[in-house]
Amino acid sequence: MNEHDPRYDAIIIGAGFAGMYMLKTLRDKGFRAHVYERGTDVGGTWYWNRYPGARCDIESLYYCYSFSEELQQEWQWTERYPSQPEILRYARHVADRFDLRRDISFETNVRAAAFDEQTGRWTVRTDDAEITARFLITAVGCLSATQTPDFPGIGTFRGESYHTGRWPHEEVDFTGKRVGVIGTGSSAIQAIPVIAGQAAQVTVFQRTAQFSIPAQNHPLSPDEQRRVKSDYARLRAEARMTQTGILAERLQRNATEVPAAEFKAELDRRWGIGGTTFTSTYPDTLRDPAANELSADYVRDKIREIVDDPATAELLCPHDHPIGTKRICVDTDYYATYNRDNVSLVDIRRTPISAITPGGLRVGGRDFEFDVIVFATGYDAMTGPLNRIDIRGAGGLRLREKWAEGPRTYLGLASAGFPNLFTITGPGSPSVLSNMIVSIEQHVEWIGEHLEHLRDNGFTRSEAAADAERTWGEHVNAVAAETLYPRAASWYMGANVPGKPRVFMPYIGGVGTYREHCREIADGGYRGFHLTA
Ligand code: NA7
Repeated sequence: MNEHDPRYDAIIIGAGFAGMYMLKTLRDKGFRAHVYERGTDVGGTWYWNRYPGARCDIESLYYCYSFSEELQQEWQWTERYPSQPEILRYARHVADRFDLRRDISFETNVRAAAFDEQTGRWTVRTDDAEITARFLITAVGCLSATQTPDFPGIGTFRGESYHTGRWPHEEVDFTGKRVGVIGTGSSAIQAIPVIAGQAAQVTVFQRTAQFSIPAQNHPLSPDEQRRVKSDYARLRAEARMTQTGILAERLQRNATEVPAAEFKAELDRRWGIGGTTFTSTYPDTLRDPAANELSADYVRDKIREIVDDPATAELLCPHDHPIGTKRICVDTDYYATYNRDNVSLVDIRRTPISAITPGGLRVGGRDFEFDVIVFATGYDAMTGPLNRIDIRGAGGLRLREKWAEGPRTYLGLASAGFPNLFTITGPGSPSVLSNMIVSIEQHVEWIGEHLEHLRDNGFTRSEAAADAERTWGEHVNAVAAETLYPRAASWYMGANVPGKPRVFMPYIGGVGTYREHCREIADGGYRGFHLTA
């Protein structure tokens, strides 16, 4: 069977961690599936994000598949947090180990997909072919549609320019160069210390200061690795039922009820441990503004302690959003990097970048000259990767039109009017608020079982019901409203993309709760889905 064979059961878009596991799952269940991937290899996010210092903020031993005991035992991680090259090596290893590449077409862009009511199949259009399949599964990632601001003069710069999410495969040499970095999110915070170690001069343009917690990264000792691996099944099962899919020590008492000295001692300890679970210490941190302010103050004091120049330290102190409501950053030496002579910080909140110029960029009346500009300006998150494909459902309904006021899905897995379309880690699912691998495995396994259920019961069509979708959407909004998250102008809210509707996109009810809910729906014969032959 060649790749244009019309007898595919399923087409999967994307060969990152979601697409690879979806392929394997469907293959194991006897479905004929094929993957289209625009890169030259597997890896998704970790194929594209090759910027200096790129590293995952989830620990290695948990940022990997759990579906195969052999795989999780045999793969050896070298550091507490995996670097991009190591994650990419792991993805390639998985592709080889399960012989996935024979069902993946690389360097293939999916442009459009349309559901045909007559045949009950999807027609998928790539750059040079049309293929049909009963089911279409998107595994396009949540942070894969890069966002470059539409600055005046953007195309005029004569030097080198790179977006962190589309980094070239050849090494970029910063030696002796003047570098401008736009943005101070997770990507910038990882890249800046490394670039500063090479470049002649680095100028960082900051619109919003971010909270960052030290990674406290270190090599993984064989002992540490053995300890986790000897108890892997239990630890993984426990992680799946938590709020974020990440094991963390969570205290029962609220931050506001703890004496100040005890609070400080606990956060000192957590700062020493490092990583994203810093804000999971107390249950009220992301719910009560007063509790949140306590943790925010702690981090601001740390910044003032680390950064020598008081004016720079003040500029680096975030004040515009509660800590944790923008994805918290995890760094190695970020704040200390501003103590270097070759690094400076420019505030572009009040006076934004007015233009990119042939020589660099302009802020107000001031011109900056650069050899390299790094755009660490983020992504059109969650909906961007889906809306950039022209997806048309029943009756020609366009997904991006249906979602013009914000995404509407049932469980983040399906959308009414789009039969036989399934969206791995789609908006309305916990995805970006969790360990992505945990969320990916749960979605893939649910979709695999669902397709098996359809086949075994003679159904050829599955579509989310409009009322189930509405009820789910209301629930997603209601749980978000109980938290401080909607107070931040974050990419979770679509606030970083001009004109994007402000809707809190991920589901914050917790991966454990969500998993149980999906399980109950499946056990109840797929409540909220219309299944027909
Ligand atoms: P982020 O977190 O979206 O950060 C993008 C940064 O770029 C952020 O500091 C933005 O400031 C800044 N930005 C975006 N547009 C502009 C314009 N027009 N002018 C100036 N500055 C701008 O993306 P990352 O790649 O760092 O991280 C994405 C996720 O990957 C991260 O959350 C982790 O989950 C992993 P803003 O805050 O919008 O004012």
